[in-house]
Amino acid sequence: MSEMQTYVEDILNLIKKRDPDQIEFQNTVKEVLTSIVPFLEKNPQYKAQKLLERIVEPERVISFRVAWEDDKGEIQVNRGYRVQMNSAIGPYKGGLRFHPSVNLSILKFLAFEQVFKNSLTSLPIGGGKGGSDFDPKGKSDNEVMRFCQAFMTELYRHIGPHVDVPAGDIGVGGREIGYLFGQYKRIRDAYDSAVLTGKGLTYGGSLARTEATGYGLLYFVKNMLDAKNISLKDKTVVISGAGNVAIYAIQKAQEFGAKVVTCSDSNGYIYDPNGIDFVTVKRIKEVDRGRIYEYENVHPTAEYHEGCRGVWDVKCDIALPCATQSEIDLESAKRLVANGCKVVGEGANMPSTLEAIDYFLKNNVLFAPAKAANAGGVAVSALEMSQNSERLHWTFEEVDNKLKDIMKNIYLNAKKNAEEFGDPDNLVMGANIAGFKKVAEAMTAQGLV
Ligand code: NDP
Ligand code: 2IT
Repeated sequence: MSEMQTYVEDILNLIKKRDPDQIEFQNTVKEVLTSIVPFLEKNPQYKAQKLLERIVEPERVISFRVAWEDDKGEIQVNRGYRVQMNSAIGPYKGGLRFHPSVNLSILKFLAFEQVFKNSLTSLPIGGGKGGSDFDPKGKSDNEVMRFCQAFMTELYRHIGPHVDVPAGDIGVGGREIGYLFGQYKRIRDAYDSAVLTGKGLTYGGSLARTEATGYGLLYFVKNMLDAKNISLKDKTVVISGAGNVAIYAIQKAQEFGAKVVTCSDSNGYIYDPNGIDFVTVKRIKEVDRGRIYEYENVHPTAEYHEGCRGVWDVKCDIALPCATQSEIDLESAKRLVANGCKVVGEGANMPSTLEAIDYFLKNNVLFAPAKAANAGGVAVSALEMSQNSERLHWTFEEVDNKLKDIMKNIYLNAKKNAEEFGDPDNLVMGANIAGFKKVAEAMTAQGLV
């Protein structure tokens, strides 16, 4: 083992010893650090500066009680968190997730990813993540509002346009951001537009933010395929999820001429041999907040299958996981490759396990890693902050064109670093090195923090 490999192993052991239960966090740190060894070898100063020891430790972790009243008048108590991971290149920036599975390990993994993702966007944003184990499913609008107000009543003291700027993630969309913003404004008695992003268009939101992650994913994949002279036209695409990221990935993939045959939620998946109808999915999930099996009622030729994992058994050229972490394990990766899948683009955060990523790379699958491929959402969040500071509102086309440029530059930067460090198609390594480099330089320039 080289000196830098040993250094990385030591760090992985350190975080395991400190927080043995934080498996998701350990996995994401492993993915990033093991792939940047060639960069560390050329930059030994970072070992001397104990940069890895510093970068794996959040600058601040906030955990708080959220007590709220449900519609029956009963008191409910949830846990709220904000992980402020790294502010070297800008205020902490990253989404809030409301899902029963939320815990510190998941939020630290998401915050760690966010640091390098935000660095890749080239915009001045640090990395953070937050959320709660609150489950929005089955709750009334009023219950969601009361929960959001209770959550912000604590969170407000830790955030601000120059401090920490949350946005949406799983279970947090336009409705929740509206209630959170209202409560922040009420408490602070000031109209700090840029304290949250993903706002509605009537009160400081940016056009194209809703579409940005899904569109950005397809822009990234298109750049990756263009470089290999492969067209998206007539390719069969399997997409998981049916939320914000999945919906707009479906729309943009179809605009590029691909045939999307699946989408899913946590109960099961839809296979539509005629191509998924974007309008129906959008209505069921975005407007009615329903379940994906309802799709069959509108399109009787489609099949609904119980269980979401089966989606990876469907034969495809391209797979775009857009639901959640660890949804593609080694078994699913093997089935995808055996069925002829040649391209994987990650819309969700860490949807492929480490073993699955390894398998894809070894089997020459063109692999677009999450922190590069799904950076379009946070990039447009940063553009929303710019518009809020300028007190201006850009057109959809302006924002979309900037998004296209940003995704292209992220691809080129990841590719350049993959080439420079000797593994030209390994965008996992390329993106990690490109993202890490800027954060490391900014931390060094600012002295010991
Ligand atoms: P949404 O809440 O809008 O949608 C999530 C979708 O994934 C739903 O279809 C949901 O099904 C499904 N899902 C959630 N949890 C699970 C689970 N444990 N097992 C199976 N399916 C599940 O979230 P987003 O679309 O915003 O987020 C999807 C992914 O994209 C996440 O990994 C998120 O971190 C990532 N991401 C989001 C960005 C954004 O801007 N929103 C930006 C970059 C990445 P169900 O309705 O049954 O829960
Ligand atoms: O994972 C992500 O990049 C997001 N959920 C978006 C974060 C943001 O601040 O827009």
